[in-house]
Amino acid sequence: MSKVLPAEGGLRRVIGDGHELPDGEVDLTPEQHLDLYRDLVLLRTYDERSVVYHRQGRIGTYAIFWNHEAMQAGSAFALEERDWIFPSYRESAIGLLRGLPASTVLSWWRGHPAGWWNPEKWGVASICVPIATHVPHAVGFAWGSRLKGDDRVAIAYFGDGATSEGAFHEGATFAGVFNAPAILFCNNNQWAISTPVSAQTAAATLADKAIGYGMPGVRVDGGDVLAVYEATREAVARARGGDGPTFIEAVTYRAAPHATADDPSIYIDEERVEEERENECVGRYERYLKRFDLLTDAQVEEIRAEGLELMRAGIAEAEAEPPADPGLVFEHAFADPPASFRDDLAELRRILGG
Ligand SMILES: Cc1ncc(C[n+]2csc(CCOP(=O)(O)OP(=O)(O)O)c2C)c(N)n1
Ligand SMILES: [Mg+2]
Repeated sequence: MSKVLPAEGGLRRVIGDGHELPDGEVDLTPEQHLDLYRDLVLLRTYDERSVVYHRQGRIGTYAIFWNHEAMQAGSAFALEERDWIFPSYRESAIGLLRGLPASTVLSWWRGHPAGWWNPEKWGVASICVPIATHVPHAVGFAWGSRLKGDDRVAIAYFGDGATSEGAFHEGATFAGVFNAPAILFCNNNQWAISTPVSAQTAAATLADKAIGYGMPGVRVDGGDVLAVYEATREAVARARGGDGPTFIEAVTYRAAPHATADDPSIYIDEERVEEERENECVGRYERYLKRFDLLTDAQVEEIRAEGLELMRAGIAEAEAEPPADPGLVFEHAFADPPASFRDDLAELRRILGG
């Protein structure tokens, strides 16, 4: 049953370039197209504002996802409400697409306890910072859902670097063997901070790895929101129909620093970044929709303004949270905390001026 689908070498694509490359079509209504565009712009606005908030000292170190929005919005759009999302730090704001308040995610980046949420309420697990450790979580969740007859699919998002981790291997093996209704969604942005994808594997593509786990591997243009949507929709149907997991490799090139703490200029291919920025995913979809008369300039303005307003309100709400008790840092780890904790906490309070 193992097979690489369907475009060996090439990447699945729907959106054309308005010139030689023709547009494909997907089975979405005009309203759904607009909803998907709204999701894309919301994530873009979240990301761009977050970089500004970081520069202003209002949030901490931030993992930029500029031009990763199509992978996130396109795949999430293919899910049902009952399906669960297991994000990494790169998809920190994906919960917004489920109605999670912006203030909550901004609080997370402020290191504030208001940044935690109940995963069950939104179908979105906590943001995973350790690389790939959420892959077994998602797969276990999917398998458990199947045992319970819940008909839920779980999707785990991770990067190219994550495919070298033991936890990825364990999760993928488990998913294949137990036929779990899981989607392993790899954002291949070709960098793990400064380590290139060529140092992660000698395989021709990351999707090739799927063969070894007994699941289909699909390669898709990560900047094409409609191709991502279609590939994920097929994976969801396969999972829900009892045919097990799919590995999706969405290919892009990281066009922003790894995070606000990174200086990529010493390792990245600037020309390639420039190319990627010119062909970034929000503009690509915007031009596609306009070619089909599905989007007007007035709607673009309105949707952008909505996103900005949501962020303005979100950061105001996050900043209105009373400061967290530093004691929380020391709680919930030990039943009998070591005596040194008392001194550490006292010192922390002194440093914070409390
Ligand atoms: C287990 C573990 N090892 C190392 C790190 C440090 N680290 C943070 S991000 C990162 C790179 C991950 O790259 P990739 O999986 O390609 O995801 P991307 O950041 O490109 O989305 C590393 C090594 C970590 N967070 N967790
Ligand atoms: Mg990467």
